[in-house]
Amino acid sequence: MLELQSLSIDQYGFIGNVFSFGLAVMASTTLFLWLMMSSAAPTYRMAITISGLVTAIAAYHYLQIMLSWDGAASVASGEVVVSGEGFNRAYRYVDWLLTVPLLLVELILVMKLSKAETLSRSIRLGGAAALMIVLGYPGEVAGNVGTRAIFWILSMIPFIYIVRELVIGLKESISKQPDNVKGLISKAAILVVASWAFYPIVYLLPLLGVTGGSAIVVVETGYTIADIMAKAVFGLLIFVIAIRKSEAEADVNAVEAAPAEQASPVKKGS
Ligand code: RET
Repeated sequence: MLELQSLSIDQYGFIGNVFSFGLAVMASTTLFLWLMMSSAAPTYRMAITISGLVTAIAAYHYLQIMLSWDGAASVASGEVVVSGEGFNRAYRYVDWLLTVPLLLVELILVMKLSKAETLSRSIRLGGAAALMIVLGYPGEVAGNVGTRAIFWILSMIPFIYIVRELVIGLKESISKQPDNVKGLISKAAILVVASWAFYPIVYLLPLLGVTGGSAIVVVETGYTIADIMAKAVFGLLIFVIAIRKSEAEADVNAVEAAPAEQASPVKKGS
């Protein structure tokens, strides 16, 4: 299943371009987030730093994925010839293992909850995310449909837990957020759920009758689109939330500072 020799030349070339596009998006989003970070108030810079870290880790892995793709096969006398090196699917999973818990922490951080709540939510959701990825890998590299199906089911357990926590658990915290970001934070939570739902569906497609070269195209393109939504688009949304919250807090501080100045005017020269 998912063997490279079933690819046509066009399919092999197309997937290479998809990886290259993924690398460009991740690297440029990293630059943008880190360069623009100082526009947000210091409290929110940690969330933006982490957003940039997530896309930086992804950019590195897309480079590795691209190199592994190039090394795994080549085009000779009108067909795709496999080199025997194999295409390393572990890069994606190691990338997810590092970035998925960070993404969840990012969402929690930008909400500025109490220290205890931030820590307990980060540990629970981050741990479940790591478990979900680890359980998915054996099925991804398995040669048969049965193993893929079993690990899909196992990995869906922590997945459903995370989605449930995000939808139900965060709802209450969202209602406490300032009005100008409430909608955006709900959108970020929806983007997480929608883009995350993509992964188990893509994983399942080879089990639903998509076979040969098309299966590899669908899986690799599907994961890359989902990665761009879950990391780059999500990271930019977090950036906008951080800027809006910084602005709202600057306004509150200005209003609080104004009457205080009137009550005790500082006399120059006294
Ligand atoms: C797997 C295996 C099959 C079942 C499930 C999976 C879920 C994967 C997810 C990955 C999310 C990755 C992200 C990466 C971006 O940084 C492992 C495909 C449920 C949800 C968000």
